[in-house]
Amino acid sequence: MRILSGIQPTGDKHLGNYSGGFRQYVETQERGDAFFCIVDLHSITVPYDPAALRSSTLDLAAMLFAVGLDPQRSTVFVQSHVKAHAESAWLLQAVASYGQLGRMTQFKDKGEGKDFVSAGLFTYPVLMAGDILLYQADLVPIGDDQRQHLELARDVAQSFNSRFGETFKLPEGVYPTVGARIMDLQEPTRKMSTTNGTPQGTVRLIDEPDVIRKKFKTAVTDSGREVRRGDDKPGITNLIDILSVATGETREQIEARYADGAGYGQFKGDVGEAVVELLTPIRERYLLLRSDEAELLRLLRTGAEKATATVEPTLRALYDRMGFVQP
Ligand code: AQP
Repeated sequence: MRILSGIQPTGDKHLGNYSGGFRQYVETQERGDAFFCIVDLHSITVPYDPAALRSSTLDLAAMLFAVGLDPQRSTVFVQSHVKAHAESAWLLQAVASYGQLGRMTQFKDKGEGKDFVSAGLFTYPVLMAGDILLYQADLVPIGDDQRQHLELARDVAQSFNSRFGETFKLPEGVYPTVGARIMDLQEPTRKMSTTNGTPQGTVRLIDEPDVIRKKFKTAVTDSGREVRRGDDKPGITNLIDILSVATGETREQIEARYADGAGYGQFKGDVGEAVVELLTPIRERYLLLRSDEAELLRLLRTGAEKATATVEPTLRALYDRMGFVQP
């Protein structure tokens, strides 16, 4: 069983990334041959600072190991270290249409109202399709916001297979049953995000405990007093999901626990405390790992060597079937 997922080294990673991404990576690494890619090539599709990209790439590597990826078990690597990713992105553009890419909601969300919209922001789902397809991945653990991009990767695989012959496996997405889309604490109708969310409504994995407590204390709630889920209660629904992710309790157990009318204040305090408990050991491990850059680079180099060897046969097949003369 082959598992693959990617994450951008843009901004500080947050509770949504943990919920939809990291904790699933840690679970799935037990189920097979797992590859986790720091997708730095994706990060240049929006305006960015080169120095910040360099340091956030290492920040993210440290964070991936801090949340529990085991370098003995999982292959963790940087996308730009494995040249096949950029190559396959170009090749697969032959079978991805302009119309398909124009339907991607993330392109609309990230591009809308911006002075500069890079061509890369438009074509980046094809890069992502290559990221996945090159590895012949069976499973792709992701959050809900990546569903449309994974569908595109499957469509690209199907188009390629029918035009050039059976080459790619069709990957399946793995989404958490709870916490596939964690929402902003201040604006619970939009997803938590460091690039598009509110700073006070985004819980960063490296936030100090008191900062986390304050963010939950000031989280927006809904009308009424009952701690229960519902379309009329986006704030409380989100907080119930977060508490479930942090403690492993089911949402029903949480609702039952607060059915005696404890009120929002007590509930928000408890969610904050549970998140502090979840993130404190991760933050401590992160700080330790981040302080040894040489070791991080060594682990990433080893990961890139394994990834390069793994994708080589598929990359060759791609060139060959598309009619390129082999050197
Ligand atoms: N709010 C979220 N809830 C659940 N899962 C989420 N993911 C992202 N946001 C949420 C999942 O995290 C993984 C990595 O995603 P990414 O590389 O897109 O990370 P990011 O760019 O740091 O995400 P942001 O902060 O939300 O930035 P934007 O808005 O720029 O994309 C993926 O599996 C994703 O589903």
